[in-house]
Amino acid sequence: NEQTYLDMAAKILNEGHYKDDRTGTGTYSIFGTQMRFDLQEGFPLLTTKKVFFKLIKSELLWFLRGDNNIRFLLQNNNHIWDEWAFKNWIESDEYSGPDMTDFGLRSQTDSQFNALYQEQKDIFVDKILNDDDFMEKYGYIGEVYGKLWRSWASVLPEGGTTDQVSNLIDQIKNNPNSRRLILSAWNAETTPQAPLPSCHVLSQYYVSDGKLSAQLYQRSGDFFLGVPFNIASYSLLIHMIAAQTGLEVGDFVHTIGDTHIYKNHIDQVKEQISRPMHPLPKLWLNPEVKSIFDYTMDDIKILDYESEPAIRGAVAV
Ligand code: THF
Repeated sequence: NEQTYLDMAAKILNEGHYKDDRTGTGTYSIFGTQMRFDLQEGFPLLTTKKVFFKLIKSELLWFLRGDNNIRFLLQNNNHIWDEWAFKNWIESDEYSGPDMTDFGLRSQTDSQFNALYQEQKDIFVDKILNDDDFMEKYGYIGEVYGKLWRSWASVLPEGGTTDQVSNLIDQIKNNPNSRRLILSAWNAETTPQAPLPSCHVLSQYYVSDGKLSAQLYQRSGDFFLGVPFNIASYSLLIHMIAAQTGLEVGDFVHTIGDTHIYKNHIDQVKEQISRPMHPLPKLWLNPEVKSIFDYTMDDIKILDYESEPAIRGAVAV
């Protein structure tokens, strides 16, 4: 199971094309890859490096709330979306601190700038947490995931919204053979304007032999940092939907468009590939929870997780 990920990592290193990218970091990239994880074999949280499951949980609960404001993440000590809201703030007329142009790249190459950046980001995070007006103005990350999953805005003059997650669960229960079990996170009108347009664009669900499977189409995958999170996140979502629809778990099929390893992650990936694997952990969901929207952090646990130590890598912004 995990071998699938390690093999793909090796393939990208061996066959990837060098490609410049939006962030200025540079990547090795392959277009069009697919991995399959049988969730009956264990929960695919990688063991060749420590993956912080708490961050994956709070991010998925945030999506399921229909939330696209980072305050909830910050309240859960999750900082994986900070940069994207921070970008709104520093590009606004109200920002009057030191120049933060290109903060993503400069924070990695210039340690003096990095100190300034960390200071500004701490101020920003504190204001999002404690100042409601500020949070309403600068905490949103646009028309992506949560917003589109739970309240897709109608184009009809009457207005209103569509709750895709509720509809999906309803269809899985009542029409499991459907070939239209789709969750879309790409609104052609609004998503391209988000600070980071959705990476996991669309997922499709499939029921056979009492098992629920899903396939994700991800337009862009940061193979070292993001992809281990994405695999665990969708696997968790499959488990949650299966629990709420009386199904067992099947496969997670992960299809990625631009599948890339950032140049500054190559040593880390080589280190990871050389490490031993441990048995995959198990997932526990509180069986008392009766709606997909009622799970809390304590209702979701990863059991018997044994892993090699974490490997640090800089996030490209
Ligand atoms: N930006 C980039 N460059 N890659 C991504 O995968 C990515 N995401 C989301 C938004 N922007 C992105 C956020 N997902 C980490 C993990 C997932 C992220 C962002 C960052 C990360 O840094 N993980 C560290 C631990 C971080 C911590 O402890 O706070 C790790 O070691 O796993 C695509 O979803």
